[in-house]
Amino acid sequence: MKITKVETQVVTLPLAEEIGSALGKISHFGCVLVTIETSSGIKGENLVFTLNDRRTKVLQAIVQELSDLIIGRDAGHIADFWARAWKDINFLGHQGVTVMGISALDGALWDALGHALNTPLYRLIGGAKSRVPVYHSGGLWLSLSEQELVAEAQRFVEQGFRAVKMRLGLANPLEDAARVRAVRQAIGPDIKLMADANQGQTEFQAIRLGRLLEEFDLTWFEEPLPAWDLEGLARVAAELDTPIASGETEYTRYGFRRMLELRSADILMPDLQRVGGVSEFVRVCHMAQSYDVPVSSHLFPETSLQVLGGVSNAIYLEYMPWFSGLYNESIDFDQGDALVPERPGWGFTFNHDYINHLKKKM
Ligand code: SMN
Ligand code: MG
Repeated sequence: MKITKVETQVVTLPLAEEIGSALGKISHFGCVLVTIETSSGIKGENLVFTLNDRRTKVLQAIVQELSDLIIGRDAGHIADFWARAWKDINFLGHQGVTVMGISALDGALWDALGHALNTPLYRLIGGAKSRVPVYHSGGLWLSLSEQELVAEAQRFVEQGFRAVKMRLGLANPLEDAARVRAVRQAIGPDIKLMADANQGQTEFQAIRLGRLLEEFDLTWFEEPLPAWDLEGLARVAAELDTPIASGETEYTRYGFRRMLELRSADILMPDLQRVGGVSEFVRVCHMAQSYDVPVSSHLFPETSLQVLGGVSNAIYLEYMPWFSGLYNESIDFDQGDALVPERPGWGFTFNHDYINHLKKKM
């Protein structure tokens, strides 16, 4: 089975309402939808995106530029593609857009392989579990009032979620702590609560805020520091009892190797788009396992679910409903877990009717 074609489409995907985090405001996304075709007619799909549709064309261009590394090649030689692509991007750099391009093609190759073998990816990766605990991450934004925050947290729990994540980063840390207290009181002690500072703190602020939050039994305190300060993050992690989760802004095995060596985080959360696709996500999970460090995922719930189902140190899937409309299938939830689909490949296929509808609006 050889790759015959790589196709990319760009669509703008709106959010129902603008949201706010320490990263800034988000109202829409620029999505690059990738489809690879093979000589046997089997296709593979994948998605990468930009926040607020900024520089989306750069992302589309790198996917197209890298496609000459797979066209005419054996579709099953994914590790070979990865190694050749790594060499190829040396001049442009081993982080950022170049790696996102590799991720986009790598994921599409894995999806095609799953379809060719009529097997879900989690089984090809190794088959660790058929359900993964999930936390609802699509809410509890910084832009909500305390009252709205409490109401939304309660709604998520009523919907059956057993874990939720809120955002931190107000100018006054006492206000952040008061909001965490309000949510904790609203959901009770049995629902897991995570909090994400989206890189908005200095080392001093993070330690102070982290100490204020210790009493609320957070499952993790996420990305307190700018992503490049792995040494500072290690000091924050050492100062606090609450586990530190980080890694959504990290690239490849080399970035995560440094995080593990420095003990920057207690929980790693690779992002399929930044880490380098399924291949590299799995390598990072195995590397984390050698340090007895658990992993979660970042965004891309439909696709990350298959990866987390394939490794035994996955503890949580991040559920973010942003891209769900792009797929024909939806994630099945049961008692706070996401069920890993037994359908081939990702187990999720693009909904072309909706994609065409989005295209008409552009
Ligand atoms: C996040 C990521 C991307 C946009 C907004 C918020 C957040 C998360 O860091 O972990 O979901
Ligand atoms: Mg985050």
